[in-house]
Amino acid sequence: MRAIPYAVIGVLALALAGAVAAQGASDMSGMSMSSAAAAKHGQGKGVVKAIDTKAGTLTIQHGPIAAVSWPAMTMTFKAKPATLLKGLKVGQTIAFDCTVQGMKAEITAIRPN
Ligand SMILES: [Cu+2]
Repeated sequence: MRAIPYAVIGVLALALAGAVAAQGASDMSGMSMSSAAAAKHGQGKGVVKAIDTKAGTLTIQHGPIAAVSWPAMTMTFKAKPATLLKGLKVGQTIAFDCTVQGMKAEITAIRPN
C-alpha cells in the first residue's frame, strides 16, 4: 500500500501552499501597523487616486491618521459597503472613516471635503 502515504503528502503540500497564498494576499507593503486583533477607527482626508468598482476598493493618497498611527501615504482600502464608491471620481478630495484590524483596512464612510 504505497499509494496512501504519497496521497497524504500531496494533501499536506496543498494545505501549506494555501496558507502561504492567504498570507501573501493580505500583505500591504509600506505600512507600519501592529498585528493586534482589536479594530481601530480613524478619520482621514485625502485624494482619490483610483477606483475599482469590480474589486470594491479605492486607492487614496491620505494624510496622517493619528488614531491608527499612520503617516501620510497612498494605499488601497476595501469599501464597506462597496456602494460607497458610487459617484466617486479620481482626483476628488474626500474625508473618510476607516476601520483597521491587523492588516485589514476598510473604509466605512466617505464625505465630500
Ligand atoms: Cu494608509
